[in-house]
Amino acid sequence: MKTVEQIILIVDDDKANRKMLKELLQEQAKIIFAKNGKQAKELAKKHLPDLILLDVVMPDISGFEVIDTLKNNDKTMNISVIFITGLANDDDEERGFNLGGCDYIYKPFKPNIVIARVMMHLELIRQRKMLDEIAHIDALTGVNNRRKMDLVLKNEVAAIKYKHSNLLVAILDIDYFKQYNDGYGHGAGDVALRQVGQALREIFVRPRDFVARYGGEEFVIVLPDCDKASATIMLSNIVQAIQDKKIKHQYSSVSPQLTVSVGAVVVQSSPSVAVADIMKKADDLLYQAKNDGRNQYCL
Ligand code: GH3
Ligand code: MG
Ligand code: MG
Ligand code: MG
Repeated sequence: MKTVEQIILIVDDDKANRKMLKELLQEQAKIIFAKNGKQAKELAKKHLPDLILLDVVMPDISGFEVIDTLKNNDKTMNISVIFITGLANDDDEERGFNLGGCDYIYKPFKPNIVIARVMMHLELIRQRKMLDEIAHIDALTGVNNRRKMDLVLKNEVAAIKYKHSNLLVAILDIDYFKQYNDGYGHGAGDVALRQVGQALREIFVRPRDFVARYGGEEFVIVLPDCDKASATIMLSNIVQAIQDKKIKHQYSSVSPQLTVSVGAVVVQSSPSVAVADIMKKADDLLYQAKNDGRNQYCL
């Protein structure tokens, strides 16, 4: 797996400390700086660094207050924080860990120990990210899995509750896939599922467009900021794109190629929208698309 450059935010009111820490760590990661607590909060939110080296005693906001703010914000709560401070006593050290710090280093620090501890934490962070990615990817098709879908739907639906915006949620189901497996074998069925996943990944490339495998031969698509007119275009593109893959399906009753049916809802902004209702509606419309002859969408 390709290693991505990690980012460390160094927070210290003392310029000489910032400079020394940068010199020690610039080989391990990209370094950014904050010289007070206020700036630390802003830069943490803006850059989402992997790790923060956080001074405690600063003229404006203390490092303890900074970490408290970061741990209480969904966006920044998972950033690892190492305190690096002159408060060299057990009570402050315990407080640092209780507030969510992952390490506590006394000043004056020993350069080789700082490097060793930071490298160990960077490795742990790298591993955690990798596990997090694996936990959210469907192993067969490479698209997102059901677990990730639940998270994304929850967030996207929450986001449109009080904002004037639309959201397209679609459930896509392969037509006569049981016959495909029966005719060509389960292995070929797996290959076809992968091809459908790949086709969907190629269509949806905007950063917030989302594709997941929902269950066996069903996929879910979530497109933020999508009104009814764009939805119509998108949905006919999907149905067409799968047909254009020309995956032979001689056992299908609708087409000599593999096709899909789609049920979709454009969700309007409203305080009462709920994920379960949206999925139920999309599923009913999928059922209708099947009944109307398959190889089509129903909106
Ligand atoms: P319809 O057009 O009404 O959707 O018919 P269908 O045959 O696609 O629907 P049904 O729900 O009866 O069959 C779904 C099939 O999908 C059955 C199952 O064997 C197959 N399937 C589910 N998951 C996998 C998988 O991971 N690999 C393979 N090869 N097949 C799968
Ligand atoms: Mg200080
Ligand atoms: Mg199905
Ligand atoms: Mg099916």
